Amino acid sequence: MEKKLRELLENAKTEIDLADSMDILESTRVKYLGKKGELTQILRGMGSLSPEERPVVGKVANEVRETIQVLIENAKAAIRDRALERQLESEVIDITMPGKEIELGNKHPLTQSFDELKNIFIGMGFKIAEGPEVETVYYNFDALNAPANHPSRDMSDTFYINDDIVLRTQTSPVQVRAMEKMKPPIRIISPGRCFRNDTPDATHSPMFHQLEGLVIDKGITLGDLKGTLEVFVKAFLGENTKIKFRPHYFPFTEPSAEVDASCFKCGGVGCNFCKGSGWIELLGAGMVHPNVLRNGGIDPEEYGGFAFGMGIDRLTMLKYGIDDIRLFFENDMRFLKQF
Ligand code: FA5
Repeated sequence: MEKKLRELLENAKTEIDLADSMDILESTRVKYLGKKGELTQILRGMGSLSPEERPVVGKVANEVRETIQVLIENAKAAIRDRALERQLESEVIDITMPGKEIELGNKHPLTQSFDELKNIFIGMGFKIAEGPEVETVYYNFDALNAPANHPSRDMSDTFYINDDIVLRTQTSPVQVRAMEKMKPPIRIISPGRCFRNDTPDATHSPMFHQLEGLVIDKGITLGDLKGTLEVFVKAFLGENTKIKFRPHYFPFTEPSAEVDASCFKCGGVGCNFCKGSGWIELLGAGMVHPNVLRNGGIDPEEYGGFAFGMGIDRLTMLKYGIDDIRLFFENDMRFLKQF
């Protein structure tokens, strides 16, 4: 029986040496050491041995089992190592290969306008203030002196989240928020997104951008508003640009005006761009209404101020001669790369 065991070990060794895959090694293990394997078969014959022989054969059987187990484990480890080596060899990085070219984008034209406008106003001593895009009805309408029946409050003009919360329709709510937080003198601009329930067309987008301006101090006059806007327009649209104030109505300013710039395409003579008038509408502006100052906690007897709000999308369209606002939001690289 001992001889049989030694023979079994030799056979197993040869098979393990020849095995070149995990599957073959596993079936070799089952063949020799499994429940119905050859070793078990031989050990079944132990009953016929004398009591003296049994421990001797038992010891040899254990040695054979352990040796086969160790040989199989070693062979499996060698196969794993070879596989890893092959994988590492095949995955060697060729550092001499030319890299993939990464295409650099450029700033969106609206971002470029915002950067330019911020520079101009920071140069005049303005600071940047921010307000939320999801705004309360109080800050978007009530605090801005908008009467309860003002048409802009209608569901057909404003996106309501619920009765008290809206997507802001303008950047003007930042005026009162700034007054609450800061003490005069206040000189801020506030750029950002606005939302209106407008049907998209060449000049309307339900999401668009405005830049709000607010100055509060003692002795501020309409002349300060005109001077500030003149500096801005010349810097943004060109030295020769002129501005014109047209009377208008906004609930939060009194007096209020719409401000036009002389057409920078034709210099004011009249062309296709300005529809022959020589002027292009730029923004809304006016002297801050006393009620708005009061809502912001500022005494209108002591302080006054001016505010203005411009549509950045339309301003950028005018500056670059873009004829459809929707182009800004379509992410077409052929369009965006031109700026
Ligand atoms: C206002 O929103 C006032 N808050 C501006 C203001 C501020 C006046 C401070 C006085 C003092 P208005 O509704 O006119 O005003 O909008 C201002 C600009 O936003 C417009 O001239 C236009 O350029 C832009 N705008 C309005 N609706 C849209 C839209 N749907 N798509 C693109 N631009 C728009």
